[in-house]
Amino acid sequence: MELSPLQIARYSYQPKLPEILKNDISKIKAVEGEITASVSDQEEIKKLFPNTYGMREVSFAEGENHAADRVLTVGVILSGGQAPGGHNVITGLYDALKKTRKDNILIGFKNGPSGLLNDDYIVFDDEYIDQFRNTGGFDIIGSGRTKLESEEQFEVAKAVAEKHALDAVVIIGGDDSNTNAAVLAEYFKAHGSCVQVIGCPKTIDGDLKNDVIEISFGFDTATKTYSELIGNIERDANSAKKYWHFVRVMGRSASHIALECALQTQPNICFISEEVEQKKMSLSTIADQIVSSIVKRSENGENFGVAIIPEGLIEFVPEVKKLISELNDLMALKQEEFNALTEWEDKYSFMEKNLTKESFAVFSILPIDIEKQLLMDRDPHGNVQVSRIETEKLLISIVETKLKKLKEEGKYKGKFSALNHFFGYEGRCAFPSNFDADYCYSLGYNAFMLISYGYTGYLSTITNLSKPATEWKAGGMPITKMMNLEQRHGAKKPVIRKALVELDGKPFKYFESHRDEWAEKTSFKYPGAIQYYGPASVCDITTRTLALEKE
Ligand code: FBP
Repeated sequence: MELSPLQIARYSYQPKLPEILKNDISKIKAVEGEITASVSDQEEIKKLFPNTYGMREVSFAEGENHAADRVLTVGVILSGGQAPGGHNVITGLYDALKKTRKDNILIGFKNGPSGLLNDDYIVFDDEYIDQFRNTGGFDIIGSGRTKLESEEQFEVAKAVAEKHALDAVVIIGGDDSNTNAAVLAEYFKAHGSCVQVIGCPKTIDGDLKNDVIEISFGFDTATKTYSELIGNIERDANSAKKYWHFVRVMGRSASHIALECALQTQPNICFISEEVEQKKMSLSTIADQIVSSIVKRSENGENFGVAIIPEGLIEFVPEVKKLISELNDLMALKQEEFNALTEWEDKYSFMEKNLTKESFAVFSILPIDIEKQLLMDRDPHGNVQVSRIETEKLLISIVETKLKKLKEEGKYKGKFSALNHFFGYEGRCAFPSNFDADYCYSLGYNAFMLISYGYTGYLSTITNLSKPATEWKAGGMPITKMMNLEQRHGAKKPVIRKALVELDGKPFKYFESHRDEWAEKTSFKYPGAIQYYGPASVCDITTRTLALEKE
């Protein structure tokens, strides 16, 4: 395979570690802190996790290492959507294992959790691992979305772990995968197995966070990639002065990505789904906001602009949310009956017959493409795949209709020509920024520390991330601390609580206080491409979200 100059250069980048992890491993001790409790539903969660509930937070400090000296065999899994930096979690874990003992072994289970169930794996060595240092993607072992949740799957996982004499499994994933990591850790303990389970917080969506997880990895690089592209589009719009660009950005449900991109690029419009839900905004009200900006800007002679639409927006519009939830239930109940229908007319009548009157009324006014997208296959969790719904096109068509009416009434004299974009997959496998390369390597290295000290059911944590890496702190948090009970498939299940955009948080407040000005006046900001080499003030800066949160 021929390598690009950047890939060759990145091979020799040495990721930065927190000061504490730079010590000889024999000089790092684990310090236990407070006993933890889940964020809510404490009694129920305690009952569900009798062996792993209420464990203490852990931090690492300088001191005599008191972990037992043993040879370790560790398995690692990449789970869910790609996020820049995943390879470095694995290289960090590998380096820490090999630095401690040459005979420690790291096994990679292929293509997500199914690799563990199918016993499909590779054993890492220097030559193989070196090809993936500081690179984007999850192709080192592949990823997948198989859910580890049934008793049967746990039995198989236990047998495979025993076959390899695994001491630990590291699961690199988002909220669902780490929920499963906690359940697996509890299962192993309850069934007399010593296999430990450690999670690492991954997802470009940025919705796996709390007071200890300041950011999930991948968010930094993905938002910088999208912001570069949006900035370039803004400059094009400002040069040609003839298009309105509607840019949908990924982020399954939370709008952290859209908000971060807006903070970096200052577009004319950006919606935050959490606000749309709180204010119960309809599709028509959302379109009115866009129309208002278009009309005002055209009065200033500016018939161009940029609007950012979060991928999950459609699910937060109350009337559509109700429709989607009915559709999810309907598809779960009558999938076979629906799949047997081949003609669109029959599928449409099926909806008319099975949806409530109100939801069918919403369904029937949507453009046919969107109707079809709403009926596509569900993901393994039974949810509609929002990345495949073209909300930006839907909004363009509603806005066009409204502008036409205004024109007829003589209230709008401008020109409206719209282009649509979707940025998602473009950012998930980018070369990790220095921040993600350093953060991920530290997460993997630190996962080893938690394993060596015998912890299980913990998430690897690196904190103080708005400061230079030398000031970062390393530790671990019991996953059960992040849990609450939520309704899933008709039953209450323990899950990690998703972190949505906080409407009273500093990042949103900053956006809120500037958006009216941005809607009318061209205030674009051009972040440019991620820089890997040069001054730290350009290369190592963190996201605006994290900087504002830590102000
Ligand atoms: P994770 O939550 O697994 O990290 O994935 C996030 C995400 O990138 C979402 O932003 C997007 O909606 C979804 O994955 C797309 O999924 P897929 O890769 O299966 O198309």
